[in-house]
Amino acid sequence: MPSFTSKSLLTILAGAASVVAHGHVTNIVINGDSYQGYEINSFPYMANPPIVVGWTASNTDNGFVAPDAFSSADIICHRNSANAKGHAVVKAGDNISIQWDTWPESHHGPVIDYLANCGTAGCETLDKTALEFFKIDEVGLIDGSAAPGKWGSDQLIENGNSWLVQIPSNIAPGFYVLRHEIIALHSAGQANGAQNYPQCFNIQVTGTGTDKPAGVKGTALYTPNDAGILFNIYQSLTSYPVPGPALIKGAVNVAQARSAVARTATALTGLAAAPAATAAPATTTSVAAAPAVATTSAAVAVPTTTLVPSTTKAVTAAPTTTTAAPAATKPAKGGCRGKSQKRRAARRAAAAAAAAAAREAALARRHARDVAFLD
Ligand SMILES: [Cu+2]
Repeated sequence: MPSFTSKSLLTILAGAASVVAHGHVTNIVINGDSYQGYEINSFPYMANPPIVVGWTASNTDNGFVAPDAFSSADIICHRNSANAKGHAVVKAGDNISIQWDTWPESHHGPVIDYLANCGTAGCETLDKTALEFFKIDEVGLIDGSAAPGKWGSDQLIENGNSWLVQIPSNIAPGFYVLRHEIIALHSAGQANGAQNYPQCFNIQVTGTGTDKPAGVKGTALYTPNDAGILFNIYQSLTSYPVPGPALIKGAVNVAQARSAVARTATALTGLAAAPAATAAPATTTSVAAAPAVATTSAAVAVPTTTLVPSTTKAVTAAPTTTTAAPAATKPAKGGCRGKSQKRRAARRAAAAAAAAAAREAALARRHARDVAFLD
């Protein structure tokens, strides 16, 4: 059972209002096997979070990395990221379906995928600043005839908030970090207005490929003034320069489709060889799939009160304070010492919780306005 301290629980409750608008990756699906990602709504509050294929990061607000942080380590695999301790196995040439929990329609922009080779020691312990990423997939502007255009992000939403990427068949076997990213451009017409949402996963690529493409450090992928970073989408557009290095030879942009989840898979650890089971026939792309798996394990860990519907973010922020308060008003067990002192402490705690919730609600309202305005 996960253990929640009252402080972290409060943080969850207060944060719930601001978490709804953006998204994060809940799981990835490879040939029917669903591997859980790093669940920002629960793992940060668990003493021993499960070993998963998704990198740990502190974007518990579902937030982004801004261009002024492009030269910081945060751009590599999101804020304060740390290596995933597990990995998934995939054959070169096979597809990986990357499932987001949600994505706001107003946040138009490209979807980009990179790989970085981890070397023979695997991806679980290496220094992330040493990773060199090469690009295997990019979809930017799809149709610019009517502003703000149709983008990779819109295709992702149409595809059930999921993205299908192919691991190029020419890639040499080995351990890699898959860096998947949406760049939201709704405010990118102004300096420092783009929003990068990178998500990283450890994979072990099998197969007979031999290519070891050169890459660039995460901190060298973009600059704030790149043509595709400082970019106004509110005009009719004929082209968009997707930022970052060029696609490698052998990169394939597969048609977007959903992947059916056949099994819940457990992340592999260490340098263990790929089990035979992962060589299962490629029955991935079926449209009927529901992204059910990731929500099951994550949802049980999180108190149901935190699952605030996205349409009611500002309004529902207030009630959470009342949920938080009972802890303070619980009948005191140890004798009668200082009843009024306890009442004062309870009032202070309730006031602090209310203030925190009010701050969060204000933030959520501001963002809701931003989203509504831009839709
Ligand atoms: Cu936003």
